[in-house]
Amino acid sequence: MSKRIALITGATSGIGLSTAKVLAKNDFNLIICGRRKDRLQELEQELAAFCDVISLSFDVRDRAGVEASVNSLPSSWKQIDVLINNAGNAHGLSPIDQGSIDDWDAMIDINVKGLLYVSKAVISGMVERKSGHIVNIGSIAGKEVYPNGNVYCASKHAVDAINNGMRMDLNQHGIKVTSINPGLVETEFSMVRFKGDKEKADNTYKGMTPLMPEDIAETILFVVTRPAHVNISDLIIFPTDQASSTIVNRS
Ligand code: NDP
Ligand code: 8X3
Repeated sequence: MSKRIALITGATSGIGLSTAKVLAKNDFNLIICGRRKDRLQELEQELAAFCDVISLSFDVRDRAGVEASVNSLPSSWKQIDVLINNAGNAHGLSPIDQGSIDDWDAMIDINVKGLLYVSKAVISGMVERKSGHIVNIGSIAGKEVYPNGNVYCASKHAVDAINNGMRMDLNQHGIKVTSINPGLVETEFSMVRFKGDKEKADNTYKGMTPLMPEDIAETILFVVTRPAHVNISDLIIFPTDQASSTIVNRS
């Protein structure tokens, strides 16, 4: 049987990077996406030992760029079986009255609108073929709101709603839709959230053992390799040291 094709957004770092490495070794050919071309090239070379791989560099905020990039795929790559909507970040952690409007724009534009642009470009082919699987990376921030998380939480609540809406609307076309909602995962996420302030980023995981990106990647592999009649619709994954957004057992 030929390998399935997965498109992963945000494959240059963290959860997306780890997912690319895991899927490459488990019978997937990959379309890896992100803005940082150097990282995409490096990863493409590394993964070529395990699978066919192609990279697409685009900013998910660029609606025309997303569409043009997906349309530019060679015909043998256009049949995307699995879409992993992973690209996203938090920008800032401030009370709502002190928040930066630029940060708010970034989170809504990337986490919500970007996810929609990529989905729109890929879903039509899945509908035509009456098959496919969309995995949306949400967050515990899409299930709970925590102090100072305001707009990031709103963006991930939107992902949660979009995930449920997609599953309802695409059910008639035989397309699976899954949401994976992690708690604290140690990636570049906190460096982005705190704009390169390493001390603040490190404090996020201080005195506790966070999830590693591989933990989420292995879960994604499990989800996308279930039998045809099984769809895992919605998962929350915490580190053992975490019970909710705000309850974390730190030593
Ligand atoms: P990282 O910062 O390590 O990775 C983020 C990825 O998103 C990068 O590959 C980055 O690529 C890509 N990305 C960001 N902005 C854009 C953009 N405008 N256009 C295209 N790609 C973009 O963070 P994580 O791996 O932790 O985050 C992945 C997902 O997991 C996000 O959706 C995040 O919200 C979610 N998540 C993370 C948790 C955590 O604790 N780490 C917990 C719960 C959910 P590039 O910069 O090259 O474009
Ligand atoms: C990332 C996890 O708790 O920082 O989505 O929002 S959290």
